[in-house]
Amino acid sequence: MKKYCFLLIFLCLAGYYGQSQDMADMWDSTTTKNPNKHIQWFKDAKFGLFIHWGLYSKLGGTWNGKHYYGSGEWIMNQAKIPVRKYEQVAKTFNPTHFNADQWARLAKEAGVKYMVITAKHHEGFSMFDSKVTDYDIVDATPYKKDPMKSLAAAARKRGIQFGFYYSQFQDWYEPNGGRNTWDYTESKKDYQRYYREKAIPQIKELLSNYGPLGIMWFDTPGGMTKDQTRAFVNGLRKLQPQCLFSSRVGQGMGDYKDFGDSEVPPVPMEGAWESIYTHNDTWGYIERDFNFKSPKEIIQLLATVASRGGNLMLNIGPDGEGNIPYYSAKFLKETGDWLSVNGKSIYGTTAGFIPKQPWGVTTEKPGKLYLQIFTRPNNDLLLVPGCLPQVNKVYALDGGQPLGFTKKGTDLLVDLSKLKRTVSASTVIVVECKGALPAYQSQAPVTVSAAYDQNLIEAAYAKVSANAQIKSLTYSHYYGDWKHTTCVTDLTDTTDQATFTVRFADKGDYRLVLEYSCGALSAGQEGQLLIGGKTFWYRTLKTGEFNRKAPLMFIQHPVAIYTVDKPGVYKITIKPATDGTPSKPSKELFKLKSIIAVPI
Ligand code: H79
Repeated sequence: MKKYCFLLIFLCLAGYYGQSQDMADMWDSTTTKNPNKHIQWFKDAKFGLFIHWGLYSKLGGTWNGKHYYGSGEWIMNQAKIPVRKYEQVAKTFNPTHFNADQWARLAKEAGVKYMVITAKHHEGFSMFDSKVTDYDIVDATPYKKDPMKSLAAAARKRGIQFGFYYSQFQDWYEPNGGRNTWDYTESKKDYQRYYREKAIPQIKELLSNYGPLGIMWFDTPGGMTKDQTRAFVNGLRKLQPQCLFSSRVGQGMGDYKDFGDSEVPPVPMEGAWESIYTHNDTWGYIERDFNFKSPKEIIQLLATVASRGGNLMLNIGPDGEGNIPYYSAKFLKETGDWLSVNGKSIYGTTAGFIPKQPWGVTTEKPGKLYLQIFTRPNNDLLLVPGCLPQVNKVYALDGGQPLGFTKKGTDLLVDLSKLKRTVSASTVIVVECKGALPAYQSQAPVTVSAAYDQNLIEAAYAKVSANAQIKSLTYSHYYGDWKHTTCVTDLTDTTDQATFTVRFADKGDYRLVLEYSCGALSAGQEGQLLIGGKTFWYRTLKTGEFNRKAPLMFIQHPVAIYTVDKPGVYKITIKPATDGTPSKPSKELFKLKSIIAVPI
């Protein structure tokens, strides 16, 4: 039953992600039903470290004195640097501060179970000793050593699975590689020749010379049909059958699904999958980027990804001397400190059956539900909705403090008052049960409670009618740093509606705030919010246009105060007030990100 439920969610979302992804192209759901037999370590791992390191790391986002913003490894493309100029950077690439043991030690301290590093990114430079080309770290730089050899050994020594990122299609150095249009003519390229002469022989080197690999991480597929991709995959598999291939090998193949860069699915997903995020806003080192996620943000992201059944692979970008950015090292270690105490609630877990709550998220192991509390309720009474089997014991994972609990109908109420008020990104409570936990409760209402400063009712939980849709919107702040936000879109006519089933756990007055993005043509239209037989009216406010290459701006627009006299389940419907008329062609009302319920 449980399996079936997940599969259903997966199939529904597969279409939705298929449409919205430019990167994570459609992945074959049959892989979920017939997984690679070596997949289990990956599913249990939950936390990986991604490392982007190449010639771009030496440039650090600056070319000819000009500062470039965006993702650092794209600088050659962004500045349209000619190959003959860019290759000169290799002559200055001498990462004497690189220390394989130190990097692997940091990975271990951070609590990651696998590590994937760029062997060759789109720039085309090989960060390993390759006989296929002289454009590699041993032949073309003063460094003259192969850092991948020592790093693979240092990671493995600490029980960390080691893998390579390899850009199999884009190669801006080679006349036949993908995507360099400033030096080479696209129509003259022979992609098959590129695969034959460079990509395949190099991937074979990686699979032959660095011991057993956990992962071969492909990216941005192109230039191959489905049959060619199958032959490519099958040919490489022979060398290391246990090595997992990421879904970005293309054409629906690969052993696990990767979402878009910086994207996490809003609800649990079946099968093996991974969300990749970078620590700041760039994958390759940029000297000026200090937007590092705090330990709290990393931990909550990790717990959220785990609560949906996936892995988080977090990226860092060492500089051209081989130094890991100060805050990456510091914040990763602090993440590891939390994991050393709370790792049981992450590693080896599966998705929690309870959807996101105002206090946080859940993960599971057989007979155990882990409550990841990001926000402690003001009244110290934690509401866990969802029909748990017989509960034997409830306690804090850190320290083991037993906690009182009562069953009330289908709810479990946990008394947190005995729990010390410590500062933690996520305080984990273990609920030990007798018997199997229920299947994911996809139909459960979104909980709203007066015990929190605010309650989020997110777009992913909407039921939409007529032409309304739930979409993951992709946009970027800078060159290539993708962001994703799930929104309800296409609320154009009065029949296009988004309805949320919400359980108000406490009576009281609630301010209802709409969080949306609204372009110029959409602005000024009238909308309605319907709840408990009441209609609230508002006129939409302009925030700006949706443009893939710009930030997507949201406004928080308070539109109602609703008084809940009786706790219970309510429906909130969001819809346009009027249909478009010929004089004013109807546009969607807005892109709705969430409704925020604020107890007054
Ligand atoms: O390695 C990291 C990125 O470099 C890589 N994937 C992660 C893991 C990646 N490759 N391609 N993309 C991400 C998509 C980026 C496309 C863009 Fe552009 C680059 C958007 C803006 C700059 C190409 C050039 C499309 C528009 C301009």
